[in-house]
Amino acid sequence: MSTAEFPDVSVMDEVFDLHALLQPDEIEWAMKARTFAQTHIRPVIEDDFDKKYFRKELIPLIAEQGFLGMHLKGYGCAGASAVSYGLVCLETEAVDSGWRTFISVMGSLAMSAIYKYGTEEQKNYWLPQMAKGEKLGCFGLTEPQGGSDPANMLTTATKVGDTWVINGAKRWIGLATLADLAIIWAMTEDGVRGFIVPTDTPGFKATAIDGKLSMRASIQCEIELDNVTLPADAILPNAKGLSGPFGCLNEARYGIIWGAMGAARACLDAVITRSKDREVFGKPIGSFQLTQAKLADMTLEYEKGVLLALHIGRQKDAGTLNIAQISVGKLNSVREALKIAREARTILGGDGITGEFPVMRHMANLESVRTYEGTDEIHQLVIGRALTGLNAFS
Ligand code: TGC
Repeated sequence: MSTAEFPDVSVMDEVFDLHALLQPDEIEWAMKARTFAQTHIRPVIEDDFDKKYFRKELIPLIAEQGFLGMHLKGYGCAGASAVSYGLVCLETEAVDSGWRTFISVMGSLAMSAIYKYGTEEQKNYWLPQMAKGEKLGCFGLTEPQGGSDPANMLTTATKVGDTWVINGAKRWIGLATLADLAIIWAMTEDGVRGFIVPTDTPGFKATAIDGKLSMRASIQCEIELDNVTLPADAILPNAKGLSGPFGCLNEARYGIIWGAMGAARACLDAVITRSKDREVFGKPIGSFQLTQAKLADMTLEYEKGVLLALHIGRQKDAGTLNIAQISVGKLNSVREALKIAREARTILGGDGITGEFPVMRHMANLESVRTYEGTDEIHQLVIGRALTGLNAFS
């Protein structure tokens, strides 16, 4: 299928012809995600964002599409390619970062943690239910004192007889108030370890964070862990040290590389359309050279960002992707998507700050995306370390 035949294709896709670079199954995943997001999320998202409403009734429908843990093999997951997963992230975030975050928290973080580091019993029990959306998971790494330096986490897990006892707090944890299980990372005598914590365990308390001006159509939470006592087999046996949670963050960062470009595309789509009918000085604003220069520059960054995402996706599918390459993609995609959103807003004039257009919502959401899964500064320093061999963190 060529780009031109793709339903509801954006103007940039026509100029770009991304689909000439994709396999038929990858286009199929993208089309499924675009149709789903445009049909079920787009009509309600402005209102949900306004009312701070996470439309959880969409979860079974998302699960039916096969998006939850879609890049994992077996255990009821689709076993799709990394590129297909990236395209689903792009199409979902083209509607709202909060919904791409939902897919990431489930598939890239909670399910990936069990898939990578769990026992066969843990995988067989949790993953099929999570793929069906029957059980929801969250991923507790970040703590109230900050997210950039998890090596200094304060949450502890202590072996007491045949049990583990967890104490501490986590913050900015997506989905925690709805989740059936939390992957909790805690410091033990042997360094950082991960635990599967059923959220109905006494001492586990999640509270949604209110007052957000970003990601308002999704849920982020505080978690308190007060003598949460778990059986010995709650531990993820194959994650030892910080490389455990970082292995999951790599997956989530990968999804963002594609997803942020979806938010950028939505801003560009909206502003190209509007530039043809918003009249200033007696003619459409899109007919002015300065506007066309802005549109051209934004399109260049979008296209370069998607090509970089595709290159990184092909490396991931080939098993050759490294940490610095993920940082290059995450840093570039979110930074450029934010610039595109801000530039798009200028062409909309005052109307650009209202919910009539998706631009301000995407801009606000992207501020969260810029911060979580490694800030710009963290990724600059990861890249700097790869370039110089010198570690700025220690
Ligand atoms: P260092 O302490 O020296 O290394 C520890 C171990 O980790 C390994 N490692 C990685 N492994 C896999 N992938 C990566 N990306 C890795 N980065 C480091 C490292 O090799 C070492 O392994 P080992 O076996 O020798 O013990 O740490 P470092 O100096 O390598 O890294 C420092 C730094 C700053 C890059 C790292 O701490 C970092 O990435 N910080 C940012 C953390 C971050 O992204 N936090 C935000 C998380 S977002 C969130 O929690 C919300 S969940 C989402 C939601 O619910 O919505």
